[in-house]
Amino acid sequence: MAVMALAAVGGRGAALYEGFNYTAGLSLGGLSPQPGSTWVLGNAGGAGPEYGITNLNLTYPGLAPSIGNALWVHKTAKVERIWSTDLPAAVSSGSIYYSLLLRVTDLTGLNQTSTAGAFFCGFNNAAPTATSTVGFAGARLQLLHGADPNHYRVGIRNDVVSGNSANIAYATAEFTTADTLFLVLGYTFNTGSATDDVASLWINPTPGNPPPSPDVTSTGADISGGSIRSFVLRALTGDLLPPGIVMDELRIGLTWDEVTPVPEPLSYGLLGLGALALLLRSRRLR
Ligand SMILES: [Ca+2]
Ligand SMILES: [Ca+2]
Repeated sequence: MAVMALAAVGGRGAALYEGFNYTAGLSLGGLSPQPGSTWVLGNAGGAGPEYGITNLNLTYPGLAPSIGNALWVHKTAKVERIWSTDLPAAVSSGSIYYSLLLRVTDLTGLNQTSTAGAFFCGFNNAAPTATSTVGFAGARLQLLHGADPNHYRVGIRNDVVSGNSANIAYATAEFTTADTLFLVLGYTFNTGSATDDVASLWINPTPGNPPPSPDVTSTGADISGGSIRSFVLRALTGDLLPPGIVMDELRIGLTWDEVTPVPEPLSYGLLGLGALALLLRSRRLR
């Protein structure tokens, strides 16, 4: 128990850390991963069930230990937003990142001809309390069919309304339902124009290392309104998304390091209770 608690503390290095440490079967709306952060259900008139907690805790080698369960992304008309009081209320300069673990658990029926695919999460220009549908999403995570029905690809798109396929960039790598991906997505503001901000996607970077070159980038239309104010999930009925998507271990931060944490040394290996007692005592004495 003590080791688990330390691991959870390590995960909180990001301004927002969501390990989906909730009971399986719960709906996401109203749940809070940490003080100052709560998922807000929007677009409640949608037809399907809300996003729900599933007991498939995703893990990735070298990343800080995962906690709790994971999120089942229903392919239905629901919107959920979240933000953290540890982040600026509006980010409009520099860079901001999110990372997550992704496993597509079911590719049945995924459209095999679209070149656009669809997205289910990204940064949003609306307040975290908004319940509106999603018009704009920066550094959105896109999914597309692969070369055959057993494969898919991941990509990224800067802002722009969702009704066209401009600026979508897919990586060439193909994945199956057996793969758990560690994805880092970044949005960098540039001041030269309203079309020069850059969204970047890294696929399976090594936790603890500095950022390598991104696998793909997208530019051409800055986030509408010039600022990011929330993180959003959305999946519309009729979207070209696979029927099974599980995401986990969501982190949001203003630095690369915040969203790519390695295990704390004390959560690794065999930690004697005596050493643990000494550690806790020394922390109390600070
Ligand atoms: Ca988890
Ligand atoms: Ca710009």
